[in-house]
Amino acid sequence: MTARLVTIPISHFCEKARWALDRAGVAYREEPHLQLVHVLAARRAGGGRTVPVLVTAEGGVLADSSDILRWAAPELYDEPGAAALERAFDEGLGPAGRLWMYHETLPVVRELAPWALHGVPRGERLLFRVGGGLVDRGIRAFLGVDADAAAAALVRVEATFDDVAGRLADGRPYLLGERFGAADLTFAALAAPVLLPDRYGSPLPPPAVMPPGLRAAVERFRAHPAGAFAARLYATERGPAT
Ligand SMILES: N[C@@H](CCC(=O)N[C@@H](CS)C(=O)NCC(=O)O)C(=O)O
Repeated sequence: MTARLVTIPISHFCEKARWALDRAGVAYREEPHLQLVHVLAARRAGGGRTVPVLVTAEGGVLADSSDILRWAAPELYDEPGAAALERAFDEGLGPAGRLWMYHETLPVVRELAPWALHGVPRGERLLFRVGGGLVDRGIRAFLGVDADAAAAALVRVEATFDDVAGRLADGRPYLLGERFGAADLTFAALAAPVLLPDRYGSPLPPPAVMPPGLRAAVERFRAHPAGAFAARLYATERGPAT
């Protein structure tokens, strides 16, 4: 049996898992779902209410991106502090970038449907078309998206970028020294909402089709030393996009 990865295709936590599996050469089939419907798919696969969920070829279930990363590429945790820094990104940058991105894109989500719905089953695409307003309200309520929360989230993302740049300021090639590790992969994957990287494992809308506020922020984050670091990791460590 081929492994299955249950995802929301544009989700950056799902990109973290895809990156880990691609890097390790694990064969898997991605099962992309619409936001909110993903809860049913995650539960059906044996997980909780979040994606990614990996069902391995042997039938084991890993319901957290960190568990998937550690399973696929345990050597990425060799540097002391790797798991702690990964957790800090998972708990800070990940939710903050996502909240800000939804605040910026939900008003124009219909125009972004070709990317947001990439690969999701036909029935769910139809559901999005007829019940898009419900999905919008559902995501806002689910994640607590509003203007104040989005502004605070953006400050948090900026602080993370400054912290990453500070760690690299002594010239080290990676966050914890000389070797690429779990913290590097996690930072680059979870920074995607503000960088829109080219080699992301699911197609992302180009900045040109994004609302002006988001476009300007992406340009600013790409020009930041931490943004350039993430771009280097995508170029040299991401491997084949699926
Ligand atoms: N700690 C989880 C977080 C994953 C996560 O937040 N996934 C999002 C998609 S980006 C999700 O399923 N959100 C729904 C929710 O939070 O209930 C992991 O690393 O896998």
